[in-house]
Amino acid sequence: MPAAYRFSIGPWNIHPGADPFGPPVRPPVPFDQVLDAAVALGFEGIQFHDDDAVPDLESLAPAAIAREAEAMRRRLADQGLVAEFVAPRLWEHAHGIDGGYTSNDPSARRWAIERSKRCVDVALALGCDLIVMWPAREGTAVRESKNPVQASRQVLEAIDAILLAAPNVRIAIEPKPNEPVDHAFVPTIGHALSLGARSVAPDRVGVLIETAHAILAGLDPSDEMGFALAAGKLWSVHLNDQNGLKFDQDKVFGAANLRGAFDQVRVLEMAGYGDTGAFIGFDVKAQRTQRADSATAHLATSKRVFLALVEKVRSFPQTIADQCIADRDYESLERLVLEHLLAV
Ligand code: XUL
Ligand code: MN
Repeated sequence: MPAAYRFSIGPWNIHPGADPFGPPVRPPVPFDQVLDAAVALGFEGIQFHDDDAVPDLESLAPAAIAREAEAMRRRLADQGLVAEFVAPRLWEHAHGIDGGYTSNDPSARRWAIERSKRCVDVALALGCDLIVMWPAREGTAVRESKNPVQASRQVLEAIDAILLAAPNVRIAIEPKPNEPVDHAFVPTIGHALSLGARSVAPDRVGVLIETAHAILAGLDPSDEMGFALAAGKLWSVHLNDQNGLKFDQDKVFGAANLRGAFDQVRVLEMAGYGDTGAFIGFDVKAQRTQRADSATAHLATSKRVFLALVEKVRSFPQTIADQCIADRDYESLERLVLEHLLAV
């Protein structure tokens, strides 16, 4: 049987439309409505930032955090949903202004590790074992402001501290080369996997690959996926699209480069990603012009495109492709792919 896929969504993917240049244009969507939309759209997993699941968690004692997260777990279960991962939101807090793990302020570094441990508490109470680490501000705008040797070690120290404190969790690093920083210390999958390999528990460190982040690093997302899949380390994906080297656009999957999207689905299919039980997440954002009554269309379209591309991958004339490869006739292979995608 061909693999079936499970889909996930983060509450930030249903968004009132604020951008760095303008205020919200749609009313905020209450969390219950996010869950309703997830169910209606056929999404099974919910991705969380720690304070999406337990608002204001910095002001709560660990026992209260666990209680609230358990209540959230029941709320999810009532709707047939599960938590896919929890990510410590270090980048919005005042202590994280200069990065968390790599801040030049030692008290901020201690805070970042403690906050990450609270994030683990939230995850475990939600019944999930996956922590996503997007090292948002772990980098610089002024290169001379941090010591890159020290910074790399500090990121590893933070990973180790979390792994040692929480023997039952896995960490998926979500690299991104820039934004909000100019240059990030963990820009690619290679960097993330190298950190994992040097950690105290290499088996418990993998990656989440976001299409747009790979493109921003000048890399091919499907090759980044292939690299992680070869190591058994692709534990989640944020499929979306990105129109060149701009701000992180979080466009609908396939919207900028349909062939690139096909190649990502192809590599996921070839490696049996669906059989691993890992989710297909879409880190996509509604356009700011979109009306509130249809501000989940970007999620529906991304899922539709993904499933249509699964069919395209499965119906690809592989025997003809194999002959082109054997003949070293890559022009014919190029045409075969294009005609298959064009359905002509
Ligand atoms: C940022 C990004 C985040 C992470 C989760 O670019 O992709 O939404 O996916 O914190
Ligand atoms: Mn993402």
